[in-house]
Formats: sequence, C-alpha cells, structure tokens
Amino acid sequence: MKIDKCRASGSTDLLPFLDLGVTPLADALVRPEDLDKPEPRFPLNLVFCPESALVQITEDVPEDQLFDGNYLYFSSFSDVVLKHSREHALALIEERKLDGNSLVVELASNDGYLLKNFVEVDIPVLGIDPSSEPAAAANAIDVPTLVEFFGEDMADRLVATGPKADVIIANNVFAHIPDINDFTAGMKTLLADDGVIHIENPYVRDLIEHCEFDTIYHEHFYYHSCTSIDRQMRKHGLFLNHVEYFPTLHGGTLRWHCGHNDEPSETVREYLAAERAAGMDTFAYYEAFADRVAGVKRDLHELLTDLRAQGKTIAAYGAAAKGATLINFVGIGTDLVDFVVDRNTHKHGLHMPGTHQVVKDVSALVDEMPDYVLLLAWNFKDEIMAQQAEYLSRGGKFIVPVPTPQIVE
Ligand code: DWN
Repeated sequence: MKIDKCRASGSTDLLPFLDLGVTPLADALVRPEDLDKPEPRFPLNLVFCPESALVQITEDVPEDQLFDGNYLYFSSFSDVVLKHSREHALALIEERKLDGNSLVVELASNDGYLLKNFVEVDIPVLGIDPSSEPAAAANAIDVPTLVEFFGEDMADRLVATGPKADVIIANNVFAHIPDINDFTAGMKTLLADDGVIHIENPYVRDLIEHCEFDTIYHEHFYYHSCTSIDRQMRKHGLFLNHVEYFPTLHGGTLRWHCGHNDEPSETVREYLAAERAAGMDTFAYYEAFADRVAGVKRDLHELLTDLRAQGKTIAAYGAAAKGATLINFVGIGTDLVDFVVDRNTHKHGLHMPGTHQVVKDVSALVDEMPDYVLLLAWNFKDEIMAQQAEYLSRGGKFIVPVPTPQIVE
C-alpha cells in the first residue's frame, strides 16, 4: 500500500527522488519447488519529508510478510558483527554499572548475538523479535526472547507486570518498523527514568555519499540522519544525547544514545551542524542521487557483460538483502552470475529473489573457481576477502559494486 503522508510527521509534502522499480522482497529467498510461482513484488521508491527530515520508502509492505516464519537473517554469521556487539555490551555494563538488578531489553534481538553477552555475566535481559527462527536460536542459548512485534501496547503490558528497562537496545530495527511513532512511544514507556536507549542504524549520509543504493529494500522503511532522529525523539519527549560513528559497519553506521532528559554531548551539536551545512534537512541534498545510481547500474552491467563476452565465469558472494536489491535493479540474471555463496546454512539450496541464482556454501568458490566473484556483501569486504584467501591465491578476483564497480584481487 502506497503511503500518502510521512510515517513520522504526517506531512503530505513527500518529495520523490529515487525509483528502483517493482522488486521482490529482498530477504524472500525462493525454495526450489516455488521457482515457477510468481513472487510478490512491490514498488521500491524513496521520498524525502522536509518536516521530519526523514528519507523513507513509499510502499508499506505488511510486517508479517517481511519478518514472518521464513525470515532467514541471522546476525551471528558475521564475526565482525559479533565482535562489535560484544564490545557494545561490555561498554554498557561498565558505563551503566549494570548488575543483577538491571534489565537490558533488545528490540529485534535476532538470534541472541548481542544479549548473550549480558546473560554470560548474569545481567537480566529480554529479547523481543517477531521472526520465529532467529528467536528460537536465541532461546536455545538461554536468551529469553518473546516472538512479537514491539510497540506501545507491548510496552504497556511489560511495565504493568515487570520493571522498566535500564537499557533499551534497538540495532537495525529503527529503520524496519512501519509505525515509527508507535515504536518510539513504546520505548518512551519502557525506559526507566535514568535509562538509556541505544539505536544503531546505517547512516543516510553514507548511503548517499557512497552510493549504497542496494541497502534500500522494503524492510528498510527509513534511512536516518541525526536530524531525523533528533526530531523523532523530541516528538515523543525523548532526547538525542550522544552520537557514535562506525564507518565500516554495514557501509557506515551511527549509534544514537537517547533518554528522557535533554543533556546533549558535543557530538550531537557537531552532527546536527554538519548535516545542516550539507543541506541534509533539504530536498536538494537528495535529488541528484538517482543519476549517480543510474551510472553505477550502467557501469556494473557493462563490466559483467564484457567479462562474460570474454568467456569469464562469474559467481557472487553474500545472499544478502542488499544483494537482492542490486541484482534485481541492475538486471543481473543467471546469464551473468551463475550462483551465489553464503555462510548462512539456512540459505543453502534456496534461490535469490527475482533472479533465482542458487545459494551454495562458500566452499564452492575454491571447488568451482569462478574467474570473478561479485561481492554482494561488500560491507564485509575485509572479513570475506581474508576468509577467501585460498580463492584469491588461486587467481580468483572480487568485484566490489559500490560506490563504483571495482575489481579487487
Ligand atoms: O538491517 C539488516 C541488515 C543489518 O542485515 C537486515 N534488515 C537484513 C540484513 O541485511 P543484509 O542481508 O544485506 O545484511 P548483511 O549482514 O550484509 O548480509 C550478509 C550476508 O552475507 C548474510 O547472508 C551472511 C553472509 N556472510 C557470509 O556468507 N560470509 C556474511 C559474512 C560476514 C561472511 O563472512
């Protein structure tokens, strides 16, 4: 269903600036027996709202279609993410003096990849995630997880029967919720008076400046800036108080620290001033993006077509959601890329949405030695190229698609 007003501000002044076509759901890998069936497809367009300063997609895909029983994203398949998460947990334990009387709640807690670090030192936690398979994996490692979509109603039920949260962690979820106001109101209700909320999401500035258009897909409703976060928090009596930047995580990620009290650190003033200076609170900053995306699409398709014309073989690495956006928007079918490899065993034997390359174990790279591998999970380039040293030593080459297609050896 197409929105006619901003999901955050309610404004009808929505300014379109990117159209990625009508695409299948990025995490909806296809089972072999379903290859001949039509896949649900939805328009994938971006608009900017001057009132909320929020970039967002125009299509509301029902949440249960996005994060239902066959949502196969497991955070624990990345060593980088596991290390980043452990460091985050240890810093929180130290800074907030967390102990057996504390409560840490993670919204979209996936497979327990983060909360397990608190469980290990007997700090009470609660995971909340609507996707049953990752939640089952979390419960299997003693991370108590409720399989539900979080919102104000759930927050009311939780505080009626238990303590408020000293820490709320919302990593890669504040972009994923169709009703951002209900979700924010729920955090306001659930947070203890002196508690802290840590929200982590890719930074829209990196998306634009590094042309990371493939990170746009239907489960990412929003593409946040410090300005949009600051405005959204204030709307609900919360305040943005600190900003941390992780330039190599998911293509550039910010961690926003929020709370009930308005006590901003210098980082907040610096980021808001830099975004104002760059014009990120205006449409002008976004309107030329589509031309750059079209350039990457043209250059990448030409590169792959030329390599195939030379008789080269090409595979891809990472059955990632961003990979689905890239191969569908650029038009990378099995005529160009034969198969995709991925460490996530839950994805093996399934097929990429729309283009239907089969997903194999990463061992297929050394076994079959394709001449080139399109790195769909480019955000883990260093981790993956180190892991695939054998493939590289035998002459294999990677192609990194963004910000501009590059062959790396
Ligand atoms: O917001 C989201 C981000 C954080 O993760 C979710 N909505 C969905 C998901 O997006 P994605 O699938 O584009 O994320 P990743 O983490 O970039 O996907 C990487 C893919 O590559 C996964 O399928 C796992 C795989 N992988 C691998 O095969 N070998 C990852 C690493 C690090 C590896 O070494």
